[in-house]
Amino acid sequence: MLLAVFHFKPVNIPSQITTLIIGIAVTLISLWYGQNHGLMPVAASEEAGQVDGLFNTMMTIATGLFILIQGALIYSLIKFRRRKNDQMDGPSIHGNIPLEIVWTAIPAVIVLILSLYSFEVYNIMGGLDPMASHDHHGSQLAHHHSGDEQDVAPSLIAFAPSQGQVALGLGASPETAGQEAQLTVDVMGLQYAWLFTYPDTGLVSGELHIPVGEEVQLNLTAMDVLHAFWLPQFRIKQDAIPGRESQLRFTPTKLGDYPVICAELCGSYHGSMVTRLYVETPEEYEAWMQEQLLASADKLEETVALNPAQMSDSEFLAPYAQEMGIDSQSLKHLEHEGRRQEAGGRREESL
Ligand SMILES: [Cu+2]
Repeated sequence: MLLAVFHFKPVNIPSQITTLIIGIAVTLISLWYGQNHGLMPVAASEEAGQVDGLFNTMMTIATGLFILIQGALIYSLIKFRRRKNDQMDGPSIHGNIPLEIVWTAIPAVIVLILSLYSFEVYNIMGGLDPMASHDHHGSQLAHHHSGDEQDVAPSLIAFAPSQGQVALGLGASPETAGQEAQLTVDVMGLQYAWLFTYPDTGLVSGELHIPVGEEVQLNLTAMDVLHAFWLPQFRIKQDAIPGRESQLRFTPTKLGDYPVICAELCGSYHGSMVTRLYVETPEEYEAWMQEQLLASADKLEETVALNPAQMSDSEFLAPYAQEMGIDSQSLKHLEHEGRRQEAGGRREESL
């Protein structure tokens, strides 16, 4: 259709109509590509839609600009190319002030709109709350906190998230900030792994399991250096900082397992600081939790049963000695020798 327009233009179609048709075509292509770029991984959380909406808007605008700018370049290359035997210069053109104002103003407006939109998304996801003080939006804060808590400096708030305070964090919407999430997990980043502690049961795990559809709150911190907890499919990322706690709240919407990635260069093996996040049905989650608790209880029992303090050395070593083909007689002898040497050592020390 565009080709037809170009083809017939010299005949009688006025250029305003050509411009209009090109404009409509560019707009339609941009809108379509902005929704169908396929650049994002699966969206697995309630919050993902907000981020994708912003990204798609930026992609739509960028596609339109790309087509316009590249189109103008290609059009000019062809239209104003040097012809055979043409030794003339083109017309001498100096600046065009209205044009320059327009091409400065349009990007400025686009950037302004996008920044307002991104702040709105950030706010909806609870990102602006940690910075909130009653000087700026007191009425909003009043919903979250009561009384004296409002006077606590934001940096102190970040240290005391367990008291229902808003921590340095992301994910809690203004409506849910200050409320307890349905499930809380403490996350510790260390070189080079993530450790997940479930405070309700005391379970410690190297992978994160959560039930689908329930809001999860992660309390992040780091043992050694800065790490960053990144869930690409959930569109959220948060720094894990030694000595302070940050939060991440989200509601998983899709069953499956997803990568958990450290997104802060934290040392030589930063690249291997990866684990999995399993979103399960509440039944699967409960079964996993029970299984892990049983396994860790077994481990505990083993350690207790092996307590060598109650046995003599030969009793404790007997099963191992048998494996190695040492008879009980020589074991006793070895034990006796050991005691003698120990005693000898002590005597030497005291001399
Ligand atoms: Cu790391």
